[in-house]
Amino acid sequence: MRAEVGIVGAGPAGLLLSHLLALRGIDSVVVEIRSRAYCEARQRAGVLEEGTVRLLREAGLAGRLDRLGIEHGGIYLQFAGERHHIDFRALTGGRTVTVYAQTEIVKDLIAQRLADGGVVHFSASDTSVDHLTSDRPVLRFTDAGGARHEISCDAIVGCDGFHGISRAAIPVDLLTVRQREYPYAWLGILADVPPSTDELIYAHHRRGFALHSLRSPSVSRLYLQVDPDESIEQWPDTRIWDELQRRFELPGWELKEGPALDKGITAMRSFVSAPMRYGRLFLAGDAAHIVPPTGAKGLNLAVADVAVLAPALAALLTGDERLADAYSATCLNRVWRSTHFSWWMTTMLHRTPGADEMEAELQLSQLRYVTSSRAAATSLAENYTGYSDVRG
Ligand code: RFL
Ligand code: PHB
Repeated sequence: MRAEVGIVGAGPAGLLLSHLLALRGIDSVVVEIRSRAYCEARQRAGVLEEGTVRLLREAGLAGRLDRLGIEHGGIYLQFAGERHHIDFRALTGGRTVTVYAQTEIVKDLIAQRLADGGVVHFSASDTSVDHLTSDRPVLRFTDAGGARHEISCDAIVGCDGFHGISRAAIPVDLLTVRQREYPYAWLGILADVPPSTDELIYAHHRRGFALHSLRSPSVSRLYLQVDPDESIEQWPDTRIWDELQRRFELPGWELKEGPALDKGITAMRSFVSAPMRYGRLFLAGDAAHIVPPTGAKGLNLAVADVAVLAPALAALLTGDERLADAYSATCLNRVWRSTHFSWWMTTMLHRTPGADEMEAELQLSQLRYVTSSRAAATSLAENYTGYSDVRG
């Protein structure tokens, strides 16, 4: 079998790349180990930068996003019993973010690819990549029916997330890895209750960080900092709501409770692997880099990577390698900015187990500065809403 581009992974990065390539008349095959239903139900990100929304709109993918996405002009930062609004619109000359779940983006992308005749193999197994330094790299997999396939490609793109096989196919001595694991995790719930807030609340509390986000006018998304070794069985709904009530407590404000529709615990890490290319293998999204979710950057970085990669692959197929050669450095510039911002938000807002009073005072001082200095608030707003040109 032949395909111009082989894509490993049907997350946001792989599916969007397949669509962007199709818009340029380039055919691709997407291979995914999970089922379609699993990919469409996996609860993850919720916040889209303005540039991400613009890109999806320009690619003809924003029909439901424009109807169901909720535009937000700021966030709240809560600490020491006070809640402060950071007004993105006022600070950045009108920039906003949009709350639209990753599950919905994935549904939109899968529907569009299939409607356009795109090839996506769900529930595949034994994926492998080979001949990466030749100009005919090979993608192998077993399809859902048990048939073995070998696809000869012009290029292969690893969009298979942090635990995928693509990054592991690059010789380790050619990769530089920078990483940090945080001594805490996020417990996330999707709750069948209208949001108690008009904009996201990021709360710093002595008992640990909490975040109030949302999915729709009737569904809320909430997160709690927990220890990384805790299991979800230790957290019945009543315990989760008791802890959320404590961390968000504010006189005159009420947190509405409802049944949890989905619960999970996620480890927190920063990770950057460079370069994002080895011969004819390119890495995009979480396959190359991970940020802790506090800055809401992971999905936006995945979208930005493939926005840079699609034109680079189009040029590569015509024999012009210049954009492909620049791909890794172009993306890593944005990746490191988002890595710094996510680390900064994370360390400002979480309680480090065993930390002394010095650290707590330093965090509070930083939070007071961000909520009282226009320059500091503008920096947060500029980073959170995203960087002007999503193409890097
Ligand atoms: P994905 O979404 O992990 O998709 C990778 C796909 O590859 C498949 N796969 C394989 N397929 C074939 N063969 C193999 N050997 C394979 N191994 C794996 C997987 O099944 C999967 O379908 O990576 P992608 O496309 O790079 O997208 C990245 C985003 O998913 C991720 O960065 C965001 O979800 C991060 N994130 C957030 N990002 C934001 O921009 N804004 C947010 O508000 C935000 N909140 C979050 C988040 C991530 C979270 N978790 C659970 C990690 C909140 C949370 C709690
Ligand atoms: C979410 O809605 O899932 C969400 C929002 C903001 C974050 C992380 C996750 O920083």
